[in-house]
Amino acid sequence: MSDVRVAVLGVGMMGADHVDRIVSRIAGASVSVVNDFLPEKAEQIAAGIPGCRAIADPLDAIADPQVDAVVLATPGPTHEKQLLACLEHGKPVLCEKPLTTDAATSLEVVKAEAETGKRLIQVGFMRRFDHEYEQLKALVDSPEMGRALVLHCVHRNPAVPASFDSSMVVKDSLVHEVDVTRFLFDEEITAIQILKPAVSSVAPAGLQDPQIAILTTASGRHVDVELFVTTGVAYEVRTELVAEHGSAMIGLDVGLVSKYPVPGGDARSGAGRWGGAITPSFKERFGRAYDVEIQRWIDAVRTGADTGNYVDGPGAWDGYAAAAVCAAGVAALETGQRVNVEMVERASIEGA
Ligand code: ISE
Repeated sequence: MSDVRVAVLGVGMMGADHVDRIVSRIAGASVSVVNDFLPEKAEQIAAGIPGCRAIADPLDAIADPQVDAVVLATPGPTHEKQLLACLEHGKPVLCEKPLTTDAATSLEVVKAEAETGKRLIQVGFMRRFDHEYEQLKALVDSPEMGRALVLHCVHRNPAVPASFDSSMVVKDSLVHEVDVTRFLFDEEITAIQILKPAVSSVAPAGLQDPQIAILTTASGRHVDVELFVTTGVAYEVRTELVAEHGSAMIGLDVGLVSKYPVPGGDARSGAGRWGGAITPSFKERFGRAYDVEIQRWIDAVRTGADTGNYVDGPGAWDGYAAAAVCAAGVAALETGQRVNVEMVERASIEGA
């Protein structure tokens, strides 16, 4: 089977990273087209890849006959139009979050995909492909620790772009824990509250940093997340799961550290050391997860014509659910109140 010819739209940090990984580490795929709102940047990247062209208009890039599949790493506000174009041309697409910038348009995309009768849209929630999150998911799904009840999460960035405002802490950062919660617990989030502690003196003026998010799931599980995006020190994403008979933590840069009874073994099963180097940014912390995500997506695209399913991972519905929780999160941030998440029933959309 010949390579899947991919167009990468948006070659900023994330898109350029994906170009590099497809060219150098992904089997069965090549980059045939790149596009960016800065045409010279796209030209420059295309010039370094044999057989690759820069196309100035993103919709032309999607429609191009030498494009089999699309990676969207463009700014969120452009996604809706680009996703609908991918659906119109029947092209599988891996869309970096957000699916779209609000729940209503995300729902339109879910409906449009359902009408095609195929699964064409994957959303780039890469944590689902991280080995530590996979281990945590396996624990949640196993009977060993009993029912999972609580997640305590930490999400700390050394810095964020100057354009980051308080709502982006919710929409751009917390959105990952929103997806992780749905992934681990397999249920929807029904309510959210955001607490605003004393603001860091080094945060840019007007930025509420840190923030504490409290999520409640449909069955009443509790998730709390400390978000702190201007720490100036390394990248920390920690997740501690508390279950009826034990707990487990990931994100210490030492692998999974857990304490639950291992048959015939030491109750403290997690070998490992505390300390050592911490990854500087999400590119390093989740680098391997991005590789696995893109490889599995390409593999699904290669078999999609037979199955109608071009996705292996979170899909359009997951993007919509995240958008709905984030909309409630922004309202919670503004009002200080606990806000219920408004979502349609999945079963109300045939094929979603
Ligand atoms: C960024 O956009 C990401 O997606 C990172 O994973 C996240 O940690 C960061 O907070 C976001 O700004």
